[in-house]
Amino acid sequence: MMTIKELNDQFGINNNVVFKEGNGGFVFIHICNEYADAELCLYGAHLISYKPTGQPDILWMSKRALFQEGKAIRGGVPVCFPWFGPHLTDNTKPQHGFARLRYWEVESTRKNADGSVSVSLSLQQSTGSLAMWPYPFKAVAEFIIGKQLEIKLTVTNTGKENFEYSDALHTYFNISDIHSITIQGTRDTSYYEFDKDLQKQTEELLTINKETDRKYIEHSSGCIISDPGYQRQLHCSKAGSKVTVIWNPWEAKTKTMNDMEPDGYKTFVCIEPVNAYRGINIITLAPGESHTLAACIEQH
Ligand code: TA6
Repeated sequence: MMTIKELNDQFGINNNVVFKEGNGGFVFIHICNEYADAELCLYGAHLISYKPTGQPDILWMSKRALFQEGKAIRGGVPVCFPWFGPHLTDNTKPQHGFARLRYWEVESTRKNADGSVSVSLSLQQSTGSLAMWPYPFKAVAEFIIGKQLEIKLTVTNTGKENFEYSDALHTYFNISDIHSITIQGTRDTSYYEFDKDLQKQTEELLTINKETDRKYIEHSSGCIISDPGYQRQLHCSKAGSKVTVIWNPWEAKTKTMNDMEPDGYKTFVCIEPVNAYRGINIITLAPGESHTLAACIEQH
């Protein structure tokens, strides 16, 4: 692994991209420019914060988040790969795959003509990953920090046989109060929730007043979170994803989670561009093929 000095020498950009040691001894990248400040952790390629200048953070982080090797970080944008949710056949394998539990490498950093900054991190197979999922791959997560936040997760099959995978950008949005926000964009879409049969949302606006864990299938468009308390709308668009998950654990479930404060559920909602739920919409890549899952978040 490169030292902080080596990372700054090779990938640092004056005033825009700075590597430093942070929580748990993990390496963090502080990215800043005229539009926003962001914190990205190499462990998990985990975006911790994206704060438009003078505004509350767009991303929510648990005050009790664990920064420990082998544990997932609660909040921000966990990268789920090569499966989303529990493993389909083996529940001894980690929920949401292993990508969020690995140290990623820095691929490149760049200041773009419009003043935004791009940082790309990469992950490839290792002895540990092959023991869980026997395929060579390269995953590149690109973060573009600008007037809007863009994240692109590109997976390439670098092996000699086809593989199937699913992935997600499990985004925790920072909101003023779960009781007052509305989410637009999932009307007339079918979803699974808990062990129930497929249901369809008929309301134009989704409000959340109980534990919610909806897996909307065949949903390729975006959502808008309207947050009267923060006087903003977050427009979340996506590409390369046919499943959208909307999750809030509510009060009782939150109490069972040791890495979330008891009232944490009040100030976030997860809206997640996902590929595949229970094998539906799973991605297959032939050798040499790639697929990109992309998300863009704009504040209005
Ligand atoms: O995306 C929603 C979900 O799959 C929920 O079912 C819930 O368990 C959540 O993710 C959090 O998962 P985690 O493994 O990070 O605790």
